Amino acid sequence: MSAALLQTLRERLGAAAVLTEGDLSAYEVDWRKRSRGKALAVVRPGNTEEVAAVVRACAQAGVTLVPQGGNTGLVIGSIPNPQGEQVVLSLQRLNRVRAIDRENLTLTVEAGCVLQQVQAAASEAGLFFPLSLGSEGSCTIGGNLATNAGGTQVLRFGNARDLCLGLEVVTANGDIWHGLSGLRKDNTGYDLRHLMIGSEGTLGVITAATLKLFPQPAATLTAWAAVPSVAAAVQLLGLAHQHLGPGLTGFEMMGRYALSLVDHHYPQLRVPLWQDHAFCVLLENADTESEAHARARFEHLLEVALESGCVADAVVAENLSQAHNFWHIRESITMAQADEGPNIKHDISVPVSAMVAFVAEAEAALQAAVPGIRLVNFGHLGDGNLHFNVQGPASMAPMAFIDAHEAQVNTIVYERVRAHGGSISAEHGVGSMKAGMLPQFKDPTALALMRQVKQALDPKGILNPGRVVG
Ligand code: FAD
Ligand code: 2HG
Ligand code: ZN
Repeated sequence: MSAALLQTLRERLGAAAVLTEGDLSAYEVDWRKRSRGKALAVVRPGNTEEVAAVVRACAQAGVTLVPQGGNTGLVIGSIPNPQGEQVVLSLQRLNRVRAIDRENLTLTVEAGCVLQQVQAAASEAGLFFPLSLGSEGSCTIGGNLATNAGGTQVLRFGNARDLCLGLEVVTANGDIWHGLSGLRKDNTGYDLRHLMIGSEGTLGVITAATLKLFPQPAATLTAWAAVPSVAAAVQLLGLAHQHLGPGLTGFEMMGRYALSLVDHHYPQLRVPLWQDHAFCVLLENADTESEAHARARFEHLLEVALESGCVADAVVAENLSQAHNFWHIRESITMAQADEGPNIKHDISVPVSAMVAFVAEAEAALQAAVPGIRLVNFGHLGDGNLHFNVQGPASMAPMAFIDAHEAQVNTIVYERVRAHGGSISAEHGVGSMKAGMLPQFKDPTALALMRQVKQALDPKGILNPGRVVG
């Protein structure tokens, strides 16, 4: 059966687009190198019709598919299982910019466009596409939409979902839904676009998207502020909202231990102010008037914050290169963790008003359970989203710590998340890493409806089985 399928795929796509030999680890191993799969084949269609042909052939053969973009996901959702029975459907060759409409402020791109390429296409047209993630050099817009990615501009512009107006999707039986609309208003029934976004390849294969663009800000300024506590960071967030209004585009908090990892692994980045303060905050202010206006408002905010005591010290970037360096430090935390060795990741959200209590309770409970535990605590505080990652004590080998304590640590963290009305996956998705936890943390009626949706859209279970709804 699988030999016949491979033959059909080769005839339809050409042999060069159907990979079965050589080193396929880029498609089979997850970004953190925690999980390794084995593909029956990696197929690389070059256009939407070819994607549809692949899905139809696999559905007919009863072979399941794993859609894949840049394979940067952090919840084990884009690699095949180890049995060698799944086809990896790589969207990387669908990488064309199809259209730009400056008057309508929209951009239509294929799913395999790398996020940086999308940002550049907007910028070349004198416009701005705000989605921004540390992985933007290799993640794809299709993967961003499939995971409803967040990143560092959510505070002002929303998640990937909020930036998408239309989709082109190949359904589980190989039909093509032509939904590439640039309309901002269209109330003609159920919004299938929002069903597909965040479905992590389990309901359809996204082949193209129409995205919202924005005017470029006249000036963007970045500041790095040292704060004594999470409570102080939350107070600073309130002041920033009050003083900058919609000009506040980014608010990232970073704990001392997280910054120490960047300092250790990338000393050339020269992390400012981290040694003497419990947390640092990276703030971004985008202004529609002028740089002078932006700087004056920013400096006034920081004066008020210094006077109130919620900021201990601060520096506003003098130029673009210093601002880039601040962002580079922030975005290097994930790589620095990878260099340090495995830890237990928690991509959680709680209301901003519950953040102080959540961190205090979770940290105390973790220290009581495993004394010496180290918290790599950082993230998008402006969105109530922390990467509350737990590294073992210095005395324990990383994998020994994970093997012995992962279940206990997860229970401690997720029970506090639940108690504060939060989510066990803020922005990375469910994948197979958290699929088993949904029955415990998701409202049972919501989960039952999700399963019915899966059954209705993919009755044969062809698309990314074992992910999201299991
Ligand atoms: P993949 O990893 O290839 O796939 C992710 C999921 O989407 C899988 O379930 C896959 O089956 C599905 N999928 C992929 N393409 C399609 C498609 N065309 N149609 C249907 N399904 C598809 N995430 C954030 O939200 N915020 C961050 O700030 C952030 N920062 C990161 C920083 C680093 C250094 C790294 C390594 C990751 C980060 N991530 C972040 C996680 C990751 O980059 C995002 O989830 C990203 O959206 C995944 O895109 P991708 O193209 O790599 O998708
Ligand atoms: C980020 O915000 C990413 O940098 C990755 O979402 C988070 O490394 C992590 O846990
Ligand atoms: Zn993040």
